[in-house]
Amino acid sequence: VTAPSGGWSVVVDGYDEELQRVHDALLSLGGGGVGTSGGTLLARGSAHRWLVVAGIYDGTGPETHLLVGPVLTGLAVAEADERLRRILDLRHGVLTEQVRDPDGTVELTRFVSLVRPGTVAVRTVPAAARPSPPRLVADLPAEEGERQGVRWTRVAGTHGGIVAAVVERRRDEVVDDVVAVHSDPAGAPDPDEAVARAVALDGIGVDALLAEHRDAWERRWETADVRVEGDEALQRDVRFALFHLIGSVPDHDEAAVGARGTTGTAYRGHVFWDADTFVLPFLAATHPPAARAMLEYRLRRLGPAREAAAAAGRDGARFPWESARTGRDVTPRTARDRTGELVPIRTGDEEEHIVAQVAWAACQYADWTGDHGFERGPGRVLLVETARYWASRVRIDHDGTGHIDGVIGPDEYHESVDDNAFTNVMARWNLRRAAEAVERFGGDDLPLDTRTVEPGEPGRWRAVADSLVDGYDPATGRYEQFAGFSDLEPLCISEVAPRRPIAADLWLGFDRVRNAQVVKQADVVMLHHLVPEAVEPGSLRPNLEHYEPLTAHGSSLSPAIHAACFARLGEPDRALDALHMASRIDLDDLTGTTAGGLHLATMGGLWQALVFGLAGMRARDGRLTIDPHLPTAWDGMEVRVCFHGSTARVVVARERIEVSAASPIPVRVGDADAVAGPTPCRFIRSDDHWEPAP
Ligand code: IFM
Repeated sequence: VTAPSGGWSVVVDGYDEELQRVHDALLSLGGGGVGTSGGTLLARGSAHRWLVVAGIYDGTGPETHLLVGPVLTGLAVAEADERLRRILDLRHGVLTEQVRDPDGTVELTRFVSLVRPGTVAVRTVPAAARPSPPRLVADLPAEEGERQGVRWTRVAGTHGGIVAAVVERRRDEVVDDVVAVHSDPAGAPDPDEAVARAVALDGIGVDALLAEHRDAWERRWETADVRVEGDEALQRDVRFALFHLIGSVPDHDEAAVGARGTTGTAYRGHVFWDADTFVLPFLAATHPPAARAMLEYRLRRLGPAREAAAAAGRDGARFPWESARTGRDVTPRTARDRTGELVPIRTGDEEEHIVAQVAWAACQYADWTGDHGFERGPGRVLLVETARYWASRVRIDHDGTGHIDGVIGPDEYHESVDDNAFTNVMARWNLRRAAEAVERFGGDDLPLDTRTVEPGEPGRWRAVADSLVDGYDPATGRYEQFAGFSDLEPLCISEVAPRRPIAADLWLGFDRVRNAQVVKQADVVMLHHLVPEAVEPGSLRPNLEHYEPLTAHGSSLSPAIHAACFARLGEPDRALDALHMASRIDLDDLTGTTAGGLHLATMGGLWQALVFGLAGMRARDGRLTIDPHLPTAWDGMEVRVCFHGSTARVVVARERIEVSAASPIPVRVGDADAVAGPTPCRFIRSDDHWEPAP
């Protein structure tokens, strides 16, 4: 994988049998909820191309998995290795494939429309390379048919179905194929709809479809780009990540964002906290309709979440650790370890912090957008129902202290632990934030069949929040990760393993890791990242210094969070190793799992490391706050966001910050306030603080 200068493209030359699936994931294209692999269109026996639609699943229970839909057949050009070049244009969302043939070059241009959901187009030049008539092929047994001279292919799973119809247009040396993809989460979709859309798309023509698609990508970058001055390689890697985040999340209806988005089928396309915690903030701050669609996915599954809480004898809503179609938990119950032995998976039962993550995501959306309708309505419901869950989940001891027993925190190496600091502090934050929402907007008129909040409830939530223990030790300034963590075998993973993502449980053995102070991923540190206002002032440093060397980064979610925290600590140079690690997780296949799709949470984490960490930007109390920490090697950064309905551009240099916005927005840097609008506001650094500049 190479990167021409400019930071806007990724190039893969040749065809590497071993890396083929990794490359196909890296080059995948997504838009409007449809994703398709970047696999070569050359006729190759071993090539596997696929198409998935966010939220369209097959199977039931833990076996629920993304349904793989039909794709256009390959070219009438056989194997070619060194003659093949694929170029992914990140700025415009277009994949170009060039094949040098003795008879000349064949060039294919394809895209998944960002404008018209369910539209895939392929242009082939010269026409002779494309077999006629066009065919759609599927992995699964498929039905095929023809209507109005348009061919369609449909795959139907136990519940969802995908149908694709293709119209081909040949003129001179150019062949254009437009594929309309139509899906139904509940049943077999009607081919007539796909056929009618394919005909309409053909009427528009690939030139016009491509032009509007390129414009749409340009517009998305206007509110999403992050420029890094002084690290060209990182610049390209960042855009690569943002490209896939943009492509993987639809912005209409509801968005089920699986762990790999629409870039692959690993984790069966299940929705984890990855979506709410890592992906959503990027969208809340750059393209709110997509973040709102992600929240809609949770809101439409409030019923099953309430049932899950009730089944466990609790109140409110208990969102599932792994979610798919129904909103009931689909976490696998067992898996085979390396020796082939069946081992239980407890995350579905115990990784309860997901409940607070959904509430946190709702607040991120509200904070970035200022969407009061959401805050008063469905956002308040999410806060109330999650707070009710925690209020009924916390065990109050005879001494009045509150405890949450038997959980798994983000560090999944330690199961069934009591009083995980992360879970307890997130629950506390959730309870207090819900109480604030009810105090502000009242407790009645709640939509979504939500029981009115009784007068005593917010007070009780606050009391439970106040009672919760959190393992904080004022003498050390540290949180104990869970009750008894510090009694485990001291084992500094950074001294015995290389500083790259390590599956310490496989490396050292499950039993050793379970009984040692080895942390899979940011846990106490994650708390400092997500709710800095809810941890003890000044506790970031002691906790980061203590836990970072114990962390194996056994989850790809981890490095970016460490980078963000080092930046916030005012040590941006120490953030760089973790930042680079996060940026290369997929491009270098650092975890060996990229073939199954790209790690969307890592990509969202990378954005957070840059924007929340290095640029120090947050949406807080109706203002955009900025507290930058630039690495020594960088000259500056530029961040584009959308804040309270206004697009904003933040330019950060070492001694100067400039903010401009389409419509006025309040900005705070340090203690200095200003309003940014079409006329930019500026701040300059003076000694150790920032001042508004004329
Ligand atoms: O959600 C993550 C989890 O934190 C670590 N294991 C993989 C999951 C999916 O990415």
